Amino acid sequence: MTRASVPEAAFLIASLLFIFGLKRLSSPRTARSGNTLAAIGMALALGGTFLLPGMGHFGWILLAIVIGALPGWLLARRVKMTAMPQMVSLFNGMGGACALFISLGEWLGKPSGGRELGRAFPMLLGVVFGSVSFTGSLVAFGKLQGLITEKPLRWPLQKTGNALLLAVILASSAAAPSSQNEIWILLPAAAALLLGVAQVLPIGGADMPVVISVLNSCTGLAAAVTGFAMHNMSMIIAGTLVGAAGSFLTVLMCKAMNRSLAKVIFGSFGLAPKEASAAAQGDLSMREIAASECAVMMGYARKVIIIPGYGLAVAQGQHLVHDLDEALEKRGVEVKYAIHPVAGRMPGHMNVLLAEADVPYPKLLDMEEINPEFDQADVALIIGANDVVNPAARTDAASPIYGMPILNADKAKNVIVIKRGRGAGFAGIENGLFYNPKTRMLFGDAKKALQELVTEVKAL
Ligand code: TAP
Repeated sequence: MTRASVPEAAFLIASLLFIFGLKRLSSPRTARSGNTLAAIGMALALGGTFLLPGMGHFGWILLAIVIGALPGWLLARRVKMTAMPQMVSLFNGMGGACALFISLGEWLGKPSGGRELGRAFPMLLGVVFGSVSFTGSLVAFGKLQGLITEKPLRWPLQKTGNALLLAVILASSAAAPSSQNEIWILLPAAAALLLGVAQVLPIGGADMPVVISVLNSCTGLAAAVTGFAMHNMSMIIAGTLVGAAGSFLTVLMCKAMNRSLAKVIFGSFGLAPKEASAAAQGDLSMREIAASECAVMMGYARKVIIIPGYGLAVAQGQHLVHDLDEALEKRGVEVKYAIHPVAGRMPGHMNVLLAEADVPYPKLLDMEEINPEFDQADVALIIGANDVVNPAARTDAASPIYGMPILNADKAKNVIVIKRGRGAGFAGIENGLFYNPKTRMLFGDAKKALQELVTEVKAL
């Protein structure tokens, strides 16, 4: 093997590791090793880059690696599970910035004669997609972290302004390849940075997970085209994988929420008041229940289905859910978990949450698997979930969630709901299930309510 082919071999192995790593991420059982494989691939790709002909300034590169890796490592170790979406957004933004700066550096470092269209085009795409992804992700991070208002921000002539920015990007990109003037590459970069901000600010905070997923595919695309400009195989493959994964995730999330991508990007979901009005339910009222009564209902049941939702993650009650499950199983009760694909605020949120508490994976059943079992369940225990069990999705054509597939909790013989009060879920709408005669409300923070339940069930 010649010295020049060592980096190529490293890139090839790295690319294979990315592909196998991604494959293993598809199941919680193999996800950890998948992550490790992909990380080894990234280390190989970095190592291979050091060996590329013409490389130098190793001190600066190492310094940059330390500056990037240290905060990344610390943040990843400390981040709370509920703050994961904004962390992903921040890291995604950094990916966008990398694509922007690599493409820009490549462009500015070459005399115009060296910019034939085949290389100029991917560089321009890298600059534009990288910029949009960079600033868009930072705004998404700000919204989820509470640094920017979660409310959709709107201003006059917003869409016209965005169209103008797009026109500037297209016109200056068309002029850039044949011009010596650097303004033609800086202009689309600046317009795309602004477009990222202008496009994400008007979207409500609750829609950010879908936005992040869209921006993720943008970053992937930016990395892949930058790879074309640099003739770097592993960048092309890694970028394509990220782009494709982000696109699939976006489609799956939109499908599970029964919303089109256009509605997420241009719609006004999440504008509804978070405190739902009880008036919508006429004279109906919710019926409360004490933890001791719940314990009797569940302790003497044959089958209990637990439905975790966003509130469980907020309360960090996952370990107590597992304790409750064990206490019930000791009494001979069959316990299963119903996992809705968009329960919580990020893909796989409930699976990750419950896996953290060592809930056996085979007990977590997807919506399609568990729905036929609800009519045999004595109790459906809903913990901090709302929209994913709202029957309006089946019956109310005017509801914003109409058509979204839901968990059939209302088919169980009894329904117990743990939530703090009358707060609405993500969609900001009333839930008729809470007023159903077979539903009982155990009001309180999920962690506190679960602690009481565990104590009561153990005391039976
Ligand atoms: P939500 O519909 O958001 O409902 C969560 C409920 O938890 C609220 O009604 C709230 O009521 C309660 N809650 C909040 N904090 C609590 C606490 N500390 N203890 C107990 N309860 C608490 O949740 P869901 O059913 O999981 O549905 C998820 C929603 O998010 C769907 O509409 C989905 O489309 C959307 N979404 C999901 C994703 C992904 S990928 N998962 C991405 C974007 C959007 P109280 O205030 O009364 O307690």
